[in-house]
Amino acid sequence: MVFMVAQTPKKPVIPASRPSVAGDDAVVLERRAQRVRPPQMYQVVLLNDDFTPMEFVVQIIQEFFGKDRETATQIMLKIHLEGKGVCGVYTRDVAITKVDQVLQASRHAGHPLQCTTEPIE
Ligand code: TYC
Repeated sequence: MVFMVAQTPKKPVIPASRPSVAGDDAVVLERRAQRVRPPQMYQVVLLNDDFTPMEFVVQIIQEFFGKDRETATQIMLKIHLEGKGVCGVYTRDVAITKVDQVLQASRHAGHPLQCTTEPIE
């Protein structure tokens, strides 16, 4: 039979650093990782061409990007003069849908208007 030998109770050791509930060999994360980030945003860009009528582009910008006629005309002229222009900024799925809608409406009307989307920042 084994008998326990009574020991003199030791004074508790107060750690120099802050106490930890984990053991000495545990890995303790200093800070919680950030769990949410704002979504990546995508700009939808119209490209210039020599054939699509200006009026059609203005209507496309109004209909699919919710711009008033004056703003849509300014965007169309910027595209006409500079080669391309941003019509709106959206989350990925919405941006892809806008591109699809523009391309479908353009092909349906027989115009070669091109539309793309690209991530920003
Ligand atoms: N360049 C075209 C024209 O002169 C007009 C145009 C503007 C076409 C914008 C496409 O994304 C575009 N008729």
